[in-house]
Amino acid sequence: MSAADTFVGAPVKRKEDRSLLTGSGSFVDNMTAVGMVWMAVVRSPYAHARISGVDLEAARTADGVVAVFSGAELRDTWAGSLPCAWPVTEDMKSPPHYPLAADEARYQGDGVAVVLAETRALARDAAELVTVDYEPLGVAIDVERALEVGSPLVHDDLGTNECYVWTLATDAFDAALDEADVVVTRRYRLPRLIPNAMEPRSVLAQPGAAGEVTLYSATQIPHILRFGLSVTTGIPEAKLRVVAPDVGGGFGSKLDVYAEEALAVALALRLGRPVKWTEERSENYVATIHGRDFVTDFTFGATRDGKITSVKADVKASMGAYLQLVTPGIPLLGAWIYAGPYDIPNYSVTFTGVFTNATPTDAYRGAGRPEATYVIERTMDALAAELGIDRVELRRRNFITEFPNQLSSGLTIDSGDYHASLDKLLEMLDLDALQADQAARRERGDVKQIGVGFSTYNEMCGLAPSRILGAIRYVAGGWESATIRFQPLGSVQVVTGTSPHGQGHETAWAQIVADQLGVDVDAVEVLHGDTAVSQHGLDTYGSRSLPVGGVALWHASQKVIDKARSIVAHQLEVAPDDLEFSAGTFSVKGSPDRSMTIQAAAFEAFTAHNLPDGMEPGLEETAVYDPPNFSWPAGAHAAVVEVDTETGDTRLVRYVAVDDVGTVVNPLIVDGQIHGGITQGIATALFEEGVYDDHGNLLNTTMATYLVPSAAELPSFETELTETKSPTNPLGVKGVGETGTIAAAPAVVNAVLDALSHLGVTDVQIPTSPERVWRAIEEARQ
Ligand code: MCN
Repeated sequence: MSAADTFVGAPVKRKEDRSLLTGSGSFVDNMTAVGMVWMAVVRSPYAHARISGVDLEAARTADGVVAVFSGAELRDTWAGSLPCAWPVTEDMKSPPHYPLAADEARYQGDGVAVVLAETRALARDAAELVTVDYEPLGVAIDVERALEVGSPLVHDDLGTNECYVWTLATDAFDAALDEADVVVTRRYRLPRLIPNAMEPRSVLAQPGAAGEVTLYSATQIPHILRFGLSVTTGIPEAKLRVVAPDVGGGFGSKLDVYAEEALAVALALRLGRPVKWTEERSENYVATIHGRDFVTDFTFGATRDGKITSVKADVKASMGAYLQLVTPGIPLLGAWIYAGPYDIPNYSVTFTGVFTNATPTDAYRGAGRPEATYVIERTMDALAAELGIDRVELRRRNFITEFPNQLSSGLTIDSGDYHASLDKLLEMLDLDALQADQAARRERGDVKQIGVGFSTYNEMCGLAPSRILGAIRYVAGGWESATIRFQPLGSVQVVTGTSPHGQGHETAWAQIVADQLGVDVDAVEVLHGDTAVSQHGLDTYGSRSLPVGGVALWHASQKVIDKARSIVAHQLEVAPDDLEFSAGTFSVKGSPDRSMTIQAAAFEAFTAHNLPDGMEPGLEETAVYDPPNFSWPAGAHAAVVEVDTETGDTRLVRYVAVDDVGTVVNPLIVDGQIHGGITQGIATALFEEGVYDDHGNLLNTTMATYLVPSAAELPSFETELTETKSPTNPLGVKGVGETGTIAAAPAVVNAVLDALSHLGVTDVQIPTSPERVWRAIEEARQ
């Protein structure tokens, strides 16, 4: 590769993979420190219990134990609660949430005591010697029953399990719905999902001599974590450094300020020794946030000829036992897209946040948008059946076709071409052949039936703009920062406020900067994930890094070019406007032999021997970018399944996806993101569900019972892109990190129902396990 190449759009191999694939990555669990102690957390086995006594003596005297604390003993350590940054309504109930419970445990896995010992094994052994007297209390686990009068209360003093009610509706919504020719209402339950990042959470807190602490954490949010920990521990931000080294995935679950992070920081300072904790896999199932757990009543009102006129969603969303960083805001991340890619003038959404005695929920890939897309796309098929209109045709009749488009929900879609993605999908799918196969199997009465399901979706990602986030009561902004600095000999250092944990920013950011500055992609080094290295940033989640952080890089590049232009103009004694800049070289318009490279300008900036009067030395610029709109990717997906009608066994045979994410920076990365996202959506449809019993025991806490699919369960996906540039940013990009997860689940379930429609099956609870499919067939047959 050379500086003359164009890198944006090229399948540049990921720079980060060499070290990851050769085992030289640096994850927190690889780290060690002199004098380090290991932490183990004693967790409640009860979903709800009063703590009437904690006996720490046996643990304190056990081998290798350095210290043991109960929640009550540490209560005075905390300057504040673990933060919740999204009080979605003024009267939202936000109970205190300290790193350890002192008097009541409110979910299975709630931490009640902590042990520090010389080795990990000794810490775990000693944790088992802690005796806690629990008085079991009533448990609220089901999101609907928790709202009933007389339900056990998760937080007694609140007098209710209702955390908040949030609404958004167009004027005279009920009257508009009354006028619909046809009304279709369905109820959907999205199960609890348990994030399974390849790397479990891990922390190492290293105290300094003057009250400062460095926390290495497997986190997505080093910057936000620093101020969150400052709130909880009272340690000033200036004395807290947070480093996210290589991070092995997060999918939203590492977007939090966790109890173990606060404990490690506070106890490292207290003991004057580094403190380390790495989550066990089973611990991950109870101690890391969960996703989804929504019950939604969803309604479409439509005319007989298939124009949808009204959409209504009434959502009950489980918060779990406490509010983590953005728990209450998760439903809101879907609040504006319950009409999907369809033009629907009347709009009504109500969210009720509900406390339950379960692990707190929070962001899990898609956060709020898979929940919306699932109910929209399932109900599109139900409405098509009700109206006797082909399901693809019904979608087409309702697509938004004019852009920018002001939605009835209030936001504006930047750009899109929904017919184009669907056209391409149908070309790839060969629906006629599939339908002929389906008809032949039905005719023959085959045991194995096939079905085809569709999902056409759009979503809003790229979190920002700050003003809108403020208007919906999120306490932080949505901007992102970038610094670009030329080194004296011409290589380029980029410091980004984003914090990649698998998304390949080191490569993609280098591609953007290399193109703008006209340097080779290998000449660009990208630094991230360390609050001591980077300016303020807002980290990685909500598929924001490219449409916000990547665009910040573009702006910083223009500032660097502007400064270099002034230096070159001064050296060549021409006006800056007389220079043109191309492929890394400034040349005088009309006299191309009078030229200077940007690297030469950088060296001049470094020596500062001959700069324009008043110019600061150095070629380094920072930009902070706050976009004017969200980013609106969209697409059309289809699944083909084969269902054994005697056993309920369901196999995914094909998965075809056409996505539109605007300009593609790196097609290899985009394809990887789409594959990963689709896999997680398919898992929702077919495999994954965290199951609690009525006593609040989580029944599946290993991968033997919580079914994370591997490549063996999945066909090779067929993926293509259409490209509608975003007009709101100079790169024309939209986010991609969550699209697959948002789109996939309804496509698969619609396919299962299509396979069984001739038997009269109209619904199967997800995940559509063989047993559930078999029961649905049996019930339909009776
Ligand atoms: N990209 C591109 N062209 C586009 C869009 C994106 O080349 N038009 C590239 C970007 O340059 C970046 C990657 O795709 O390298 C993802 O970009 P973006 O959509 O901006 O998403 P983020 O980088 O902000 O990543 C967050 C997103 C989310 S919200 C979840 S959850 C998720 C995901 O990314 N978690 C992941 N992808 C993941 N991938 C891995 N490996 N691990 C996770 O935990």
